[in-house]
This record gives sequence, C-alpha cells and structure tokens, in this order.
Amino acid sequence: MERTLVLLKPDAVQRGLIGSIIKRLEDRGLRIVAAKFMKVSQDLAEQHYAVHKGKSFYTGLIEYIIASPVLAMVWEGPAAIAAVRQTMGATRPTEASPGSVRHDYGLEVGRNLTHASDGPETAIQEVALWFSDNELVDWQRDFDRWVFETVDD
Ligand code: IDP
Ligand code: MG
Repeated sequence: MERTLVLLKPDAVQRGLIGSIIKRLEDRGLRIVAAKFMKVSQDLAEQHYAVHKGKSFYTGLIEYIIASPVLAMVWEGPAAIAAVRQTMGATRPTEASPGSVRHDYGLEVGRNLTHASDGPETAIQEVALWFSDNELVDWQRDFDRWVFETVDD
C-alpha cells in the first residue's frame, strides 16, 4: 500500500472544486488517510517547492500556493502515487488527458489546481513535511476487499 500527498491548491479551493476533486479520488477507490485545511506559510511553501528554486516560475509558484488556503491530504492505495498523478493529469492542463482534473477544470500551468507526489521518495518526504505521524489515520473500510486485491489486517 502506498501513500501520497495531495494538495488542493488555492484555485481549486476558491473555485469550490474541493468536493468534485475529492469525489474523483473516492470513486477511484483510494482511501483517505489525513486532511487539513490550512494557510500555507512562506517557509512551508519554500520547503515544499525547494526542487524548483531558481526556475523562472518559482516566485510565482510560491505566491500562488500561499495566496489563499489549501486542502492538504494524504491518500493511500495500491500504486496510489501513479493513480493520483493520473487522476490529476499532466502538469500543463492543455497536455492533460480528457477526464483528468487538470484537463477538465484547468487551462494554465500556473493555475493547475492540484499537487500530487511524483514518486515513492518524494511521497514519503512530502507526507512528513505536511503531516505529523499522529495526524495519519490507519483505518479500514468495509468494502476494501472489493477494491484492493490484498487487504491489510
Ligand atoms: P507537478 O505539479 O505536475 O508535479 P512540477 O513540474 O513539479 O509539476 O511543477 C510544480 C508546479 O509548478 C506545477 O504544478 C505548476 O503549478 C507550477 N509550474 C510548473 N511549470 C510551470 C511553468 O512553466 N509556469 C508556471 N508554473 C509552472
Ligand atoms: Mg512536482
């Protein structure tokens, strides 16, 4: 079972798309582990996007993510990292597949609605950056065995 960090960025929150985007993750069968509605500090924004420091879009990206509250979440499931990236779609909405969040709700790369961890190592780092261990909820759903081939005890 993999865990991945998902951020519903300020544009998703301001546009009232929280429910629509969460529904897609729930419908897919992914299981929510944690959620926190929060204002993002400059420090957290810079840590989260440290890999992009120095790029042309970095300053705008930091301004975007701190401009208004975000919904930070952790979701889990088999291959959850790839599954969530696929549900969100390619970074540029005009390159995202029809049916993905970024395609269906977005137009511009600098307003692409969501963040999702891009690999196992970044997922572990990002979950730890945004959540403390006691905020991560271990739980089972009654229908898990009808979504997951292998169910943890
Ligand atoms: P990702 O969010 O799909 O992983 P990254 O390449 O990690 O994409 O970039 C992080 C975020 O930076 C993107 O989601 C997007 O909001 C923003 N971004 C990336 N490239 C550009 C750009 O060329 N112009 C403006 N913003 C960008
Ligand atoms: Mg990224």
